[in-house]
Amino acid sequence: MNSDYTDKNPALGALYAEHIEALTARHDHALEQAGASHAVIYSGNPKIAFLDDYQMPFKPNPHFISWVPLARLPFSYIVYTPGETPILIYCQPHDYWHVVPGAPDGFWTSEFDIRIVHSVDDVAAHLPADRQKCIAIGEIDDDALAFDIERVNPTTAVSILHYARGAKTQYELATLRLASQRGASGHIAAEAAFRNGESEFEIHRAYCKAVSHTDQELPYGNIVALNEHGAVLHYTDLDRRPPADSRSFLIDAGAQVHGYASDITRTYASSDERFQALIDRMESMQQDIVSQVRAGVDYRELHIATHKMLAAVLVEAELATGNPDTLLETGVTSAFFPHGLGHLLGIQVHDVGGFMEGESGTTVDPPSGHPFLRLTRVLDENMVLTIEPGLYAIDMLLENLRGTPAESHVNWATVEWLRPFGGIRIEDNVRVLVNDRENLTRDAFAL
Ligand SMILES: [Mn+2]
Repeated sequence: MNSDYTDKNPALGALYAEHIEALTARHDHALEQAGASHAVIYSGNPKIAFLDDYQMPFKPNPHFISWVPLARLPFSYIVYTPGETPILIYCQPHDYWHVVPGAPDGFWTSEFDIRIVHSVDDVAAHLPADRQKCIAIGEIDDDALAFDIERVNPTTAVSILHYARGAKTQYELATLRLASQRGASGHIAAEAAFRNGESEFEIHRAYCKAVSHTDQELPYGNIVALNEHGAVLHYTDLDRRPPADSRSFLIDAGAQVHGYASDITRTYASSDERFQALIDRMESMQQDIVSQVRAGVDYRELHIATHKMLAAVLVEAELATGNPDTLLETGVTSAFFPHGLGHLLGIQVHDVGGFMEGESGTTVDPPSGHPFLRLTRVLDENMVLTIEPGLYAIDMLLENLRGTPAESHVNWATVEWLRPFGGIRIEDNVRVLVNDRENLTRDAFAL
């Protein structure tokens, strides 16, 4: 795979027609079930800050991104009619305040009947005449932008599309591999900045420079946490000054290519051998879980299996005592590991459809006592998901164990030892195969 992230990448271009074919089949089915003849997919528009004329960073409709790799094309529409070449209504406004989208160019252009418009007012002429036969998909907060289409995001069609997005096409897999490579290059630069004693802010800047993203282009806000900050699951404060002693470093940061994301976490120790040994133990546990990923596995069971493995790690590390079942039942493992094992990954970092039982939209609940698990599906070929077990010293959760049967199972002196290091999370992005898996993250670091 060549690591060209642009839409001139010939390797991606070769896979794109087949991707469009898969999307076409998916939309044919969704339209049929919804009793409609045309899907009109709106790219979205920037939101304006309250009492201001400032545009918030634009986040395109992921349904639009699944069709075209154009993350900066607001006020544009795709019109899909079964059996016809999809129309892309490409909005290139007359606007001297902002950079406007350039002329359509890239591997994707051959798949569309492109209609350039210079104003939203010109969109209507390119839409199907009978709006009653259309469904619209997108965030439409101004009725005028629906152009009299009454059925906006109908559940029947949207559920079918969301469920189908779980399994990725070859084009999407290639794009996700590139996003992983891009992310890995940032992680390597960030580790070097940590070893160099730099502040969270400087490490973050080193990461952004390596992946060539502005903050707004990152798929999610980087978590760059030194020492105790590693125990804050979504720490994004970025201290401007380095700590006196950089003991540990947890970084959860991704990158994107054509709107597809990677989501990678690594944890490092500077010199403490005991903490390094715990990181190593968590990594071998994480790799053990990854090795259980294959089609047909119920992800909920993988999450529970992780808790049992974590119980053994807690005992080995002298953070807890007792057998695994007891440590699960009393809530000890959940206090050290209070989030889900992972989630689907794709256009959205927490990709849609994680709870879906089928395309009808019925859902599967997470196991009782594990409300934060975001993926409850049985794994299927070409799904891409994260495996991200963690172990943290979170005072609030551990203190909740006081006065409960769990209290006597926690080795509080070892918790004191762990606290200055924050915590550990190791996260890989994994593609499901029939009886195997592809670890996009490990492959990317190996390059
Ligand atoms: Mn994640």
